[in-house]
Amino acid sequence: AKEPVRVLVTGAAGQIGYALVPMVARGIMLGPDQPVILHMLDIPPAAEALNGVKMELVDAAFPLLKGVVATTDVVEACTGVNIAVMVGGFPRKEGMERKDVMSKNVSIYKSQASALEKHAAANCKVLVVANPANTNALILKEFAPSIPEKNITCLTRLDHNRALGQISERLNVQVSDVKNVIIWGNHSSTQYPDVCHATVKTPSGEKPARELVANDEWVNGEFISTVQQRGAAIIKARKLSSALSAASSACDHIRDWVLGTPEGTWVSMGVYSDGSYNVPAGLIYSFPVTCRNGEWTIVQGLSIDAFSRKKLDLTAEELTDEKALAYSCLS
Ligand code: NAX
Repeated sequence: AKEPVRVLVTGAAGQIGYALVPMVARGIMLGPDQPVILHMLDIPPAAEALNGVKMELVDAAFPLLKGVVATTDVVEACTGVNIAVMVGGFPRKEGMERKDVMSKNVSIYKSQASALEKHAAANCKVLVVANPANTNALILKEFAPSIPEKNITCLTRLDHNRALGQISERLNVQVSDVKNVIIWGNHSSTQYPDVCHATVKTPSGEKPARELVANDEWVNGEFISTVQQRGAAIIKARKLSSALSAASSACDHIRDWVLGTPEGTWVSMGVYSDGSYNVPAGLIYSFPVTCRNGEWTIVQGLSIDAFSRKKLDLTAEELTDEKALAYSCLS
């Protein structure tokens, strides 16, 4: 039997946490034969609710779940973890300045970075979900210098999956037959959902999605804005932000990272930029990646037309600004 993997979920008493922990315990993140020990962190005001989640995990009698640590102590939460999914953060409240929200999250991610660096298992893989996800991940990277930068990522897989969903609805095809969309840049409304390289499996072979849609106005307009604004549309409809889709996408992100992407398929991940596609190095930016042996690699050599170029640069500019704002909160 396999040794259990320790998975940390921060913000575990929140709504994404509540959707995510049962998925982890059921093997959706790491596979149906991989036992897990869940580490759940939240802050003291949520301690009782967190304990309630722990009670429900016990009640669900998940065969793969070999233990649960539910705590408000960051060191206890981080000790020995192999995977860390960072969902906890300070939400933007009405009337709050961008700088104030950033400052709260910078201090959270700075201290959690140190705890992970000192207490997590060697080679721990980190996924930041909490917003501003890319910049929180960058702060975490800066303050956990002994964790390899390749191990620190942020979630844009939800946006990627939303793009697949929109194409499948538009073409009336199975979502599993659509692949290789790309989310470039920030997990924000400046992200660029790109279909230029996406394909669809048809009875007569794989076809470019763009050709099948045959409507550039939709591809360059409504499609992009629908994916960019999907989070807001969910809030409007549910009066709550995306939770089950965020949790499911977080599982997809980690599963593909650890177990590998299928041959010929790439996914989108927010990763530390090495300057590929002329994106400034030193940002956490969403790129198309393939994964093998637990490591991601940016897909190289894709053609970028003038329309796409502008969009890649715009979202990079926003991330450069966010980085400067985050650094200004440190001093
Ligand atoms: P909730 O407010 O329901 O839950 C957040 C939880 O984090 C709360 O239980 C809170 O007590 C806890 N928390 C706050 N500070 C903490 C700290 N220092 N340490 C540990 N826990 C702490 O929010 P939820 O809807 O679950 O969303 C969580 C985060 O995900 C938000 O930042 C949200 O903006 C972000 N999202 C990111 C997405 C992405 O694709 N990257 C999509 C979904 C989501 O909007």
